[in-house]
Formats: sequence, C-alpha cells, structure tokens
Amino acid sequence: MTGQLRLDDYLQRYSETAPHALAVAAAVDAIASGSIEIADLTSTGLFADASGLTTGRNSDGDLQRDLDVQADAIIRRCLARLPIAALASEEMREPQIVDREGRICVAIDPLDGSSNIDINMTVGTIFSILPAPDDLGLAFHQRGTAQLAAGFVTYGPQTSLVLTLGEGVDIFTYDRAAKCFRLARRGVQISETSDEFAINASNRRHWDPPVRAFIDECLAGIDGPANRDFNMRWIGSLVAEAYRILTRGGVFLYPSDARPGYGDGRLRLTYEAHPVAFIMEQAGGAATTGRERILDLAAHNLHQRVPLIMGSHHEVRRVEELHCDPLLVASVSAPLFARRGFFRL
Ligand code: FDP
Repeated sequence: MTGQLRLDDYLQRYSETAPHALAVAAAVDAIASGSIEIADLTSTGLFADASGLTTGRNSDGDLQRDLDVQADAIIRRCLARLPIAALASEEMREPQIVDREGRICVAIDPLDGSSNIDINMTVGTIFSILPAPDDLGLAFHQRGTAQLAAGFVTYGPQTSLVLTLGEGVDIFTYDRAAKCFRLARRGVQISETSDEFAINASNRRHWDPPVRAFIDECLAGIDGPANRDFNMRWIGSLVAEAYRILTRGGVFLYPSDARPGYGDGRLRLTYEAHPVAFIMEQAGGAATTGRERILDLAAHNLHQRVPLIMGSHHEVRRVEELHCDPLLVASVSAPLFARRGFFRL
C-alpha cells in the first residue's frame, strides 16, 4: 500500500504548485465526484433505470446508450460550478464556450466502451485538461503536448482513477466505506517490453501490411522474428485495455483499416487518444499512429479519429519501424516465415 493519501489531499497539495494548478485540481475533483455517481449507475444498471439500452446515435453517428447520455449529464453538472473556459464531450456536436475568464478547457468521453455495458464489462470516463488559449475557438485544436492533465476512471470490479498531472502517473481506487478515492499506486511504470498484444483480429483482412506484419510476428511467437511467444487480449473497452497495459505492460492497436469510415481508425483524438497517450508517455510507454507521435497531433475537428498504437516502448517502436520500412514488412512476409504464419490467407 502507498498509504492512505486521499485524492482531495493530493489535489490540495498540487493546487499550490503552478498558475493553472488550482483550476486543474478543481476540475479533477469535480470529475472524480461525478465518476462516483456514474460508478453507482453502472453497477445498479437495470434497477436505476439505466439498462445500457441503445437510445439513438450521437452527433457523430455512434450508437448512443441511455448510460452515455446520463454519464454526460452527470459530468457536465459536476463541472458546471467551475470557471472552465470551454467544454467538449463525445456526446456534444460542438464544443461549448462556458466562461471566457476560465483558465482551462476540458474534453471528456463520459462513458467509453459503452458497447460493453450490457455484458457487464469494464467501462470508463476519459478526460483531458488543456490551457485556455486567447482564441477559445482554438481550445480543442491544440497539440496533445499542451495537456496540463489527463486521466480516466474505470468502472469495473474496482472504481479506479488513473491520473497524470504531467509528472508521472498515479492510480487512486475508490474506497466505498470511506466514500473517497485513495492513492493505490504511485509513479506507475509500464514495462519496457512485453509479450501481450491487443487488437480486434476480426479486421485482419482490412489492415495495412505493416500492422499485419506486426501481428504475424506476434502470432509466430518463438518460431518468428520476435523469437518469443505472445499472449493476446481484446476487451473492446479502451480504458480497460489502457489499465491492463499500466498494470502488466502490453501493446494495444486500433489502426486505420480499409473498411469504409475506418481510414483514420476508430478512436477520437481529442478525448480518447490524447489523454490516453499522455498517460502512456508519463508512465514510460509510447503512443503513435504508426507514423507520428499522438501527442504531436492537433485535431482539425472535435470528433476527429486517429489510429492508435500504444503501450510498451519496444513493441510500439517495432510497429513504427514496420510502418517506415516496406523492406522490413516484406522480409516478415517472406515465404519461409509465411509457412509458419497462423493467419496466412
Ligand atoms: P465503444 O464504441 O464501446 O465506446 O471508444 C470506442 C470504443 O468503444 C473503445 O473503447 C474500444 O476499444 C473500441 O471502441 C472497440 O471497437 P470495436 O468494436 O471496433 O472493436
């Protein structure tokens, strides 16, 4: 145990450290209290009139569930009392300018992985906190490197808050008896290399050659160029995949693919890839599109999608190498290796 440090005491200490820190601490505190309500809702489900049933589509065409809508309302209510300059959510068509005097902007995915609700799997809330630029129209067009803080809450067997304030990653777990988050892991570090990968393999025939080559290497295990065996996991919930990587390493891929609408992958840059990439890097891991560092990108529009490959440094770099070197891809797909491939078509 790292002791009994409560989230509010931790945020109180941080709030005195920098000009933006008080506003950031207040936003994290508000999101954390909203997340406790969402944890109650997701765990009570049917009995709270929150079944996870589909209610329609959000502004960008994704299926929307009643819990998506309720989680969005909860987080927005909790943030409403704060002087935030601009707010963006997966469930909003456009960002909202809230308080022109505010020092920070907040982007949220109120309920990530919501297609997992009806099967009782881990879902979560993701957030990114940015400085307020002079022109608030540019609030959510900043590079990921501009983030002041980022985090996510997982609603699973435990309710846990993963948080970076730009100096490492700490994890807090909700203590139901005491009704507060307590520090559970300080200075989380992702292992440099790992033997676990996560990808939705049903899309293999749509992948680009570098992604196919990387997964073929993993599947070939000790018989292939990686020269070691891999394990595979796919939860289908970004927060749960990220939490697993923070706990025992691994690499997660949601690449671009050839399906209509998936040319930039599936995940959203502003409120999914940016915050999760910030956390990965702060924990010693990496996050890339395959060709570019995620944190170097700036969104052109709020709901912009981006390919995301993240996790242990060594495996993420290998995916990048394969994207940059067609000869390497060809050598992985060479006939000798092909005979040993598992997924060869
Ligand atoms: P969901 O649509 O359920 O919110 O954020 C999008 C996301 O979940 C991720 O959490 C998850 O990793 C991904 O979509 C799963 O996509 P596929 O169903 O295409 O595998």
